[in-house]
Amino acid sequence: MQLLHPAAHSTAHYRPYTSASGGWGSAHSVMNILWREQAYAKAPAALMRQNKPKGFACVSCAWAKPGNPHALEFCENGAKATAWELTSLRTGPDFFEQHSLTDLRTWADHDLEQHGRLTHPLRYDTATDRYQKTSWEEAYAEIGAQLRQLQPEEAVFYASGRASLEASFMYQLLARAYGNNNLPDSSNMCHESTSVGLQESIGVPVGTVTLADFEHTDCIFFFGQNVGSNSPRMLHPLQEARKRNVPIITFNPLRERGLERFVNPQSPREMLGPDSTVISTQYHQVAIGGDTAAVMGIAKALLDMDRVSGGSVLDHDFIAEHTDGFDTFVADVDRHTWPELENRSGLNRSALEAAATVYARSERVMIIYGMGMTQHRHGVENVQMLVNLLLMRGNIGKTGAGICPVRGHSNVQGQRTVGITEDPAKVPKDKIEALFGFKVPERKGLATVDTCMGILDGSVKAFIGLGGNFLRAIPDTDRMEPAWSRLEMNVQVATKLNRTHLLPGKRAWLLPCLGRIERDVQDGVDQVYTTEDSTGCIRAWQGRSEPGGEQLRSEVAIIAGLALATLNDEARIPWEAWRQDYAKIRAAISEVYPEIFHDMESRMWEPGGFHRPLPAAQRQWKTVTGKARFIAPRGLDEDDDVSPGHGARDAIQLMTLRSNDQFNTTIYGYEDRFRGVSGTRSVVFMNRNDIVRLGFAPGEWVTLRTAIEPEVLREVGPMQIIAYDIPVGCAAAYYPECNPLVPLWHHAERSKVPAAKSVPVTLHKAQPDARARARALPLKDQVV
Ligand SMILES: Nc1nc2c(c(=O)[nH]1)N[C@H]1C(S)=C(S)[C@@H](COP(=O)(O)OP(=O)(O)OC[C@H]3O[C@@H](n4cnc5c(=O)[nH]c(N)nc54)[C@H](O)[C@@H]3O)O[C@H]1N2
Ligand SMILES: Nc1nc2c(c(=O)[nH]1)N[C@H]1C(S)=C(S)[C@@H](COP(=O)(O)OP(=O)(O)OC[C@H]3O[C@@H](n4cnc5c(=O)[nH]c(N)nc54)[C@H](O)[C@@H]3O)O[C@H]1N2
Ligand SMILES: [Mo]
Repeated sequence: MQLLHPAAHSTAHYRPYTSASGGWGSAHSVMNILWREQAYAKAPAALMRQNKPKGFACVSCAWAKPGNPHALEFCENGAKATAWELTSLRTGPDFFEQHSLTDLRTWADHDLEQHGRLTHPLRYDTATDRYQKTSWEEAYAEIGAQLRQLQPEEAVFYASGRASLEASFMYQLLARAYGNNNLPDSSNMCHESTSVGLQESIGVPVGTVTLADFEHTDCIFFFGQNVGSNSPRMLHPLQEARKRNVPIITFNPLRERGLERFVNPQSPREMLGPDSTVISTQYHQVAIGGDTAAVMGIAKALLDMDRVSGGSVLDHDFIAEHTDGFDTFVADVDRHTWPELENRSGLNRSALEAAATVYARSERVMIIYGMGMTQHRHGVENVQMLVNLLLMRGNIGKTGAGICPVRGHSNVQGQRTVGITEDPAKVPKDKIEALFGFKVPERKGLATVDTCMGILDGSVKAFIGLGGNFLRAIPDTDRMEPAWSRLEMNVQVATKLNRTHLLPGKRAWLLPCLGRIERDVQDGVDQVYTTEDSTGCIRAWQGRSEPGGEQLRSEVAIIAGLALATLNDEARIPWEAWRQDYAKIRAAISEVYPEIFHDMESRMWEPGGFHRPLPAAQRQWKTVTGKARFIAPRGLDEDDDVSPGHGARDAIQLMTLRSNDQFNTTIYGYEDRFRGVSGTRSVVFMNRNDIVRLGFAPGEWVTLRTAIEPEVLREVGPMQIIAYDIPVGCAAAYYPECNPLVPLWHHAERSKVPAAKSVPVTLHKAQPDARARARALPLKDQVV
């Protein structure tokens, strides 16, 4: 795939970043985006309400929002997300009169969304290749008529993870009453490895750590998560922990700035003074995919210490009372030699022993992790290996300890809690059937990768998207786009235009919705909504900014409209009453899930919200054996496709990741400040030794080709090489530009999360076109 370069030009440069994260750079970046989005009218007032009681939940990440917030409870990237939504810019029907979809398909992702908020319901017109204005009632009626003509299995209902608990609950009922469990969602590309791994190991699909645990922990391990860009508000509890001298031990192939040093932009003293807080006390640049071996090394060192000390290092009482599988796990650890573990992890024995020593000395250890663990072929085993380490010293089910996956979208965890899943066994079928009078379909539905397979083989004919940018988020872009164009129907509920909207298939509708920051008034009454964060905390919020257009409808209203136009009367679901009063949806949620949501209407206003029950945090293990389970990994090669020594000397392992200036496929701009890259995203970060070994030079233009399944050409470029501090054999480049390189089948076993963090690629010399050259990094930036 040819990279689409943005229309707006600014000169590109690369200058290694030496300051702390946060600080003035962060303040400056917030001002910039408010200005660019012309959002200074509404955004500053909105920012004061962000993540506050009776305010709105930030539309960026899912990190917990404290019950007693700071004066300004938002980060640089949260502020960007707010400005992006409250922008004064508009993409109305006149815009589509001027631009055909063929024309818009040449636009870069940034330029499409930057053009502003969608304002009117639109229908695709094949004759003119344009979106044209339609009315809501017409759109609902036509979509309903189309859906009624299809077999239920032929449609899928995708959810991106921003919609409220109320909208998500309605959405899964819509799919099930329509007749399928085809509910793929973004967590299928994200933390599904967590849901599968933790459920099996400790009997809950979510993390056990809450914000309060940060105040009591005495050691934090951090694996494969870029906190400074992707959950910056977490830097506050981390900084506070550091001030208590809590060690933080990080495993990441890249030296991410937010994991190194932080200046709190909300503290005048820190902003004006010379000091920053050192975040990581040990920083281990593990090889991509080397974490299982690294954790195995730590476990090996712990076992050695335990044996030498006569059993005083591990928590043998906890292991005996609460776990099973320990002996098998120990045998597995013993089987692996140090040279093997060093080779696979890219770390030496002394480094792993140093980590083990701190772990052994600490009473309350938590492990935080992100996509660096889940998006691998063995992503589920990665997660389970972290649990094994915690269980060795009873670090689950006690204050200050536990497992902490950092979720992505702000309500992605919550949407799963209220039924967005392809597996009907995971929803309270009997309750739904008794309450709503329809039969929940028994057949397992399609998750994200299955949906893609269905689009490829033509069995999926209609796609309904509740948010998201599916075509950009999924792997194998060059195979998926042509297949997607054959869809009978593409319906997207969205705030902004993106590439998924530009491949309409035979029929397409684009339905513009309110964002969460905006007032949602139904029949004259202001509505509130609820979300669940990464720590299992559920709370109420309210948007107060004026809506971005008169025609915008809430997601709840749109789902109700679609449902009424699509379903017959068999199901007794009060769509219209729910639309009028969201409290009635919450009442239904409480009835279907009473253990979690009882008395929701009052508890949702508690400061910081209420916690869902987490049996594992009470040391009740809802696993098949009734114990917490040590589960030995099947091997150390985290990726069978990328095993070294398979004759691919020229292949390096590529991770695809986020810059500091994007939210997933939403590209705010071209400033990856902490990595020092400005004005371009067409770059690949490589180790200098690899660059030389493979016969290239820093600054050179290359295309990347996937080195597995060579009979299929998967290629992205041209992009420029940056010599970077990354382990030998590893490379990094941006998502979503590199998604064409990820084969659809190259996903985590069992969870099917695309292995976006380990794609073997080879490099090939390339010629930049004029547009690429205009954004070239000057070679002098990389003088050795
Ligand atoms: N501003 C902003 N916030 C976001 C998002 C955003 O795009 N922008 N996205 C949201 C979403 S949906 C999600 S899921 C999260 C994503 O947040 P992250 O989990 O931080 O995801 P990535 O940016 O993809 O980066 C993953 C990190 O893993 C490291 N890594 C890669 N491979 C490996 C490996 O093999 N081992 C180890 N130990 N580390 C590895 C990379 O160097 C990088 O630091 O953030 C959420 N928050
Ligand atoms: N190669 C590679 N691929 C990846 C990843 C990776 O690290 N590498 N990460 C994966 C991960 S973790 C995730 S979560 C997915 C993300 O996948 P998605 O959730 O599908 O993608 P987003 O980019 O978050 O979706 C952005 C669009 O959502 C719409 N939107 C924004 N706000 C709202 C709203 O309030 N309501 C509605 N209805 N629409 C709204 C806008 O139109 C915007 O264009 O991508 C995955 N893909
Ligand atoms: Mo995600």
